[in-house]
Amino acid sequence: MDAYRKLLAQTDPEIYDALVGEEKRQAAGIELIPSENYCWPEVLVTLGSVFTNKYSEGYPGRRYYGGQEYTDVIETLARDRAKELFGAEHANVQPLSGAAMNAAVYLVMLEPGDTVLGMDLSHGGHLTHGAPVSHMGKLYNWIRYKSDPANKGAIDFEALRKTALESKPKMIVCGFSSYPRDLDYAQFKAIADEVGALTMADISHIGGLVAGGALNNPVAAGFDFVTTTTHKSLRGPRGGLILCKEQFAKQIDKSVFPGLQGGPHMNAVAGIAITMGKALQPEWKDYCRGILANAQTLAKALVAGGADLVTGGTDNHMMVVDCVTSWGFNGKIAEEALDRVNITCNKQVIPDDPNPPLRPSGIRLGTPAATTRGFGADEMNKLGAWMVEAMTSHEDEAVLAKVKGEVEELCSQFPVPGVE
Ligand code: DSN
Repeated sequence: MDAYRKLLAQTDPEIYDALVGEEKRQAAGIELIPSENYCWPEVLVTLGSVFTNKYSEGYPGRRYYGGQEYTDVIETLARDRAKELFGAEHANVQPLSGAAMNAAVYLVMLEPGDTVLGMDLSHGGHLTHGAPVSHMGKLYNWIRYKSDPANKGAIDFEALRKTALESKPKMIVCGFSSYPRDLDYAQFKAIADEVGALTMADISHIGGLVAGGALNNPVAAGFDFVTTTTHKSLRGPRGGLILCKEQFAKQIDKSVFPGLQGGPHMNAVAGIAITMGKALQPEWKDYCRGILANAQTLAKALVAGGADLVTGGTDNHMMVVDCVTSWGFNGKIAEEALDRVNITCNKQVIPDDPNPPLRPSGIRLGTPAATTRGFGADEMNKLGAWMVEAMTSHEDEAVLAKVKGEVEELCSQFPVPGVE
């Protein structure tokens, strides 16, 4: 690989310099975006491998191109390991990423105009769960349900049941990209069964934690479809995974290819196989416990500094801080202050946010990447204190410079996987 890096430096120095710059940025800063992580170094090998050269339309044993003896091996391993990991009957590992993965389920199981229940975007649902700006939001009749932030983010299942009885949805979707609690999948399933609806859980953020037994598993609750991206808590390549009951296997496979996509990215499929294998190891459970423990420690440290956490805390890997209520400035100001001290997070709307998405009330934080890097309670306590200091002194250059130096010093002791 070194020889190829040298070649890149000679042939395209602009790209090489950007690559080195990104490596340095990742090494010198703390990553708190809850959907990001450090991919396994072994996966980086497959992503940059000759598997990227191969067209493999179709599925193992039934392809439309020759030369598939090795791609069949990796895709079969990826599917088998994914099924074992989550206890699923069928797995499709070809979705190119999260939005395509969810679209592949909707497009084959629903007709345009069908009614679907999904979590409201500002309460933590994803764009593909019916947000009006997404194509999926326009194609189906979404009814958006909410959580109760004042009651630890609880879903009001009585209200949801009433909505379902009235609207007779074809599908009930649950899952989230900004919700700091676990979900009671059995309650969703019971309501869906009562009204004859299909069930889908998008566990993209928490796929790794579900696999590690740290959070509830919707497959075990009998969900028809469970989707997850593979690059967040799972530490894999960018990609998507659809798990479903055997009765839907043919429809899902046809929906992904040829319905929605062309050739799968076999370099990513090889990475997914590695990722599933890693998560089947006993150490994976320890890693998941570490992510949750770090989230608890960081949450406490932030609260000690005056942070108001949406829903009052966290049960998973993430937390949403209401910066306006906490300190009187918005999430954009907080994100920029943290960027300046090499702590990366994202500004985030809070439930029913009165502020717009580019200047929302909150920020969203998560602990998978820091845990991968080896951070424990000591580092999380320091981090929480630095964050409060940087945000509340966001106009004080001297404070920002001091905190940035402390962050860089800590980071120098924790190498980033995959960066030499
Ligand atoms: N962009 C991902 C996230 O940050 O949650 C979801 O699409």
